[in-house]
Amino acid sequence: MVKVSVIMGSRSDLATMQEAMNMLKEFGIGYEARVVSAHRTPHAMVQFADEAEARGIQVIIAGAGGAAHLPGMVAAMTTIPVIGVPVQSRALSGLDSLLSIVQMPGGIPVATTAIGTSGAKNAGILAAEILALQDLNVREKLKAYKQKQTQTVLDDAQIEIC
Ligand code: RP5
Repeated sequence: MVKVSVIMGSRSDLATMQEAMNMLKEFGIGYEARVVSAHRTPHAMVQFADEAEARGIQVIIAGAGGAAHLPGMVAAMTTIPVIGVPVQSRALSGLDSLLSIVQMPGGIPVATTAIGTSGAKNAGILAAEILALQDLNVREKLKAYKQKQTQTVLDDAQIEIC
């Protein structure tokens, strides 16, 4: 069952947004991924946002770069939590994307992650954490993931003894 929708402004965002999908896969969460552009396919974006709730989508991860209006526009049209991922742009290294997504006016929240692949990865984990509030199976997988991550760092902590 598809619970998370991963949308992106362009197919050129896919390499970044793949990181979010990888995390959703790791936690066994059903997702869909599609290109929805605020600027190039505005009517498709409105249709997507209008239909998402009825389709059972519980979290939307929206990645975009440059003048990145997609996450905010979708958040304006739905009460489903929207996680915005600023894709690293060529011209301004993603600072444009970050500021476009994070500086939402009061009343229309977008949970904004870091720029680029780390942000996309964290968006996948954050979506899992939201779903884990109601899903014990996902919660257990998240706990195991974090424990393993901690253990890996502890096991590799020693750098040098002189
Ligand atoms: C945005 O414009 C997309 O999210 C993408 O990051 C950026 C550039 O798109 P392309 O010109 O590569 O299609 O809408």
